[in-house]
Amino acid sequence: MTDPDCLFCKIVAGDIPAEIVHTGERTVAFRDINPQAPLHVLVVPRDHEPNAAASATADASMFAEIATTARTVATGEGYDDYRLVFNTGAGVGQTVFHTHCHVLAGRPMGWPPG
Ligand code: DGP
Repeated sequence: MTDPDCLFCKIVAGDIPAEIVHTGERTVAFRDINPQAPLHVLVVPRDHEPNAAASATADASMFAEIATTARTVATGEGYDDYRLVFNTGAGVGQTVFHTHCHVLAGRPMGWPPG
């Protein structure tokens, strides 16, 4: 399922350019336009859902696939240590309402995140 008004659906469809780093049957990974670390990739399901919780409700196995894709991308670029972030809701900074997992690596990271 896709949403014709969704930015990430358009990237998945190839209608808006992005630096794609991985394509899978159910996921696509591309570089964030505003990178916050030397590696900053977004892993998105092809199916449109507005956030991670909705994707989990639609298909719980999607999380495993996103995590596997994230590992493939990170280790493929030489990073065994990386951070995965799902912003879920505008109140915590979600700005694009198509499920996406930030994959961040390559610099020291504080905790808790800001
Ligand atoms: P979030 O704030 O968690 O919803 O993250 C959305 C991310 O999407 C943000 O880090 C910037 C990225 N982004 C927004 N527009 C584009 C775009 O057109 N292309 C790419 N590659 N990334 C985008």
